[in-house]
Amino acid sequence: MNAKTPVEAQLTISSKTYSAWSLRGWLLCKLAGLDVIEQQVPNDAANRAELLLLSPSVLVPRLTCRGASVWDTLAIAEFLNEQFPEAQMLPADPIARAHSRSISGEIHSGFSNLRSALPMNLKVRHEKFPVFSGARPDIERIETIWADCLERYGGPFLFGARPTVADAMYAPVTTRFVTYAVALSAPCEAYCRTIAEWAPMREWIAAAKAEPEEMEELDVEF
Ligand SMILES: N[C@@H](CCC(=O)N[C@@H](CS)C(=O)NCC(=O)O)C(=O)O
Repeated sequence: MNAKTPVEAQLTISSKTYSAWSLRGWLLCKLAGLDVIEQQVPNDAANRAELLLLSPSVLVPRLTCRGASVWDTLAIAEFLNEQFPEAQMLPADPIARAHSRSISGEIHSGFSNLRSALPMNLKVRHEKFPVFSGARPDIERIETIWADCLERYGGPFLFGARPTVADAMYAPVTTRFVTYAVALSAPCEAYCRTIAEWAPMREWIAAAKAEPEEMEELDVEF
């Protein structure tokens, strides 16, 4: 296939307002330069059977592209990086690349207190939200990760001048800090602004705000 031939790809996602994992998968596709057809499924019990037919894990995001069906954001990141090497989704330097994979793995498998205490919600802003003390160590660890990257690679993105996989993985965290007005160090606040101004993020947030559905109670990330 010629490099210029448009690639047909489909991404299954759920709510743009609440689904942090959907956002990560979608940003990864943008980083790859892939113009996906979005398939949005409501994430409620009534629709689980439909979702199961699409995604064996019954979770989103799930990508179909070049004959592959890929689910789980880190698998999607690695698949896209292999398929579209020209997109340079990971840092070129092997040491920085290992660092990027480590912090992407850390957000993928950890920070459960942060997830449950501060669920992603792109439609609201809480100026005086009481942050559960159990989430504090997660917030501090994330600040340390970001500050280290911004200092080592010079910002404004985690691995330098261009966004990479790690930025897609941490993007939903930046929105949580904005939503719940979490006080951060100046470099970390600047990083949250960088992500908020990143064109694909603006596109996603605008689409989220236009979504009709509202969930009154949301106490876990879904
Ligand atoms: N580790 C998975 C997590 C995916 C995940 O938890 N997805 C949530 C949406 S944000 C989901 O599909 N939940 C469906 C459900 O709970 O019914 C990944 O990296 O993709």
